[in-house]
Amino acid sequence: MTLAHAQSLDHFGFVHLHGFVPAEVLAELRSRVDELFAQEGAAAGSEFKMEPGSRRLANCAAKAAVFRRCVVHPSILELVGRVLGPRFKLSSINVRSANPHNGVTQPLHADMGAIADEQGFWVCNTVWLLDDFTTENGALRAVPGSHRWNKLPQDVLADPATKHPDEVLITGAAGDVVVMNAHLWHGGTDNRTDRERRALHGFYCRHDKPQQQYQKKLLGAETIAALTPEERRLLAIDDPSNDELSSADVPRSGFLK
Ligand SMILES: O=C(O)CCC(=O)C(=O)O
Repeated sequence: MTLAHAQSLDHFGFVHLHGFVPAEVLAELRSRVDELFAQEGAAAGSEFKMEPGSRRLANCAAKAAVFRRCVVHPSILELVGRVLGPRFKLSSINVRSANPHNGVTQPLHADMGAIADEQGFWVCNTVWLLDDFTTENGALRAVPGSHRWNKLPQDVLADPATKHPDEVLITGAAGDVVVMNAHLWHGGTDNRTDRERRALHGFYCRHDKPQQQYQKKLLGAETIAALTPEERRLLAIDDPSNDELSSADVPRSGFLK
């Protein structure tokens, strides 16, 4: 982590890693995502939540080793640790593809409706660009610094779906990764092009909070047996306190009901 990366994450609430994903890994991610959308059809995303105007894949830790390799990348984990402190775990891995001409802007939200508590920040997201994010195709918007306000947009804005005066649009190239303090007010914008806009979301939480999706239950014995020690640790497979916290299995989003 460079000093500039740390400062960007602390101050603005996100850091943009340009050209992070090697071309062959990007190709593998895209092809697996396309395969899964084709296989799952209308049921895609149903293990978590469906979203009008987008297609989603949920429970991706169970669906390809390439997704798991991304979320245990040491450089990514170092940045996530900057936000969450030394003890954290993976909360979920999902894919979101904004449909062509979807006419839907997500409301500004903090993931899981999370507000920092007395121990600090507890959610961090990583957005892996599988397509270029452009000014037209549904790029991520964010309000820099809002992770430090300790407020949720839905509690203070008349309409979190409208443009915020201080928001920025995070555009970039396929293969970039944006590591984001997920208390930051953010959301996907509407896709005004005739092509989908795909992203992988590797989402993490502090050790003392429930996972968004209880990985141990969702993964299945065969996948669990194939995990590397680091994946096992990060997915909290051998963590009784996580079993207690996460087994209630109430899917939690920042804005999807
Ligand atoms: O895919 C994106 O651009 C952001 C999505 C997001 O913030 C969400 O689904 O919670």
